[in-house]
Amino acid sequence: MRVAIVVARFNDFITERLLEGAMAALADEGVGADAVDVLRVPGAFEIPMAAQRVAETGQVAAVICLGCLIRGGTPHFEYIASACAHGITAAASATGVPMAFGVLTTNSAEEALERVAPGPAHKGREAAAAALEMARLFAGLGDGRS
Ligand code: DLZ
Repeated sequence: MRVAIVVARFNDFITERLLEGAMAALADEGVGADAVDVLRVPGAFEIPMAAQRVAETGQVAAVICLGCLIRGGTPHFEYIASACAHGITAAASATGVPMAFGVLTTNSAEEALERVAPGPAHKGREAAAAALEMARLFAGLGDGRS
């Protein structure tokens, strides 16, 4: 099974840790690095279009979307968070490829760091586990689509 990870570079002190956790969770489930396509994009706003493009290749059973939005003093946070969440939902609907939402939306860097602390609640790990569960669920439907 191949999977893709789309990871935003913005706030990379968090997103690279999300990526590490996702890769570790996939490896635990028998999906090695050679079966993972990692696509880096500038920020969370760009995640949905990359997720849709890689899903459209037909080569991946799931897409794990990783990003980190930290609330600032402007409405940017709300606009980008909303566009990202809705865009990923639309991309999954358009392609039929399951996409996990591993995009943090926090009030501070400290809150974001808590969510990438080692352990089972690591949000990169959680996103990878959700994506794999959905990919396996769909593969089991036997409808020839995955
Ligand atoms: C512009 C912006 C801002 C203010 N904040 C974040 C953020 O917290 N997290 C993130 O992933 N990206 C942010 N960006 C960048 C946008 O996602 C996008 O990359 C740019 O607006 C260019 O389209």
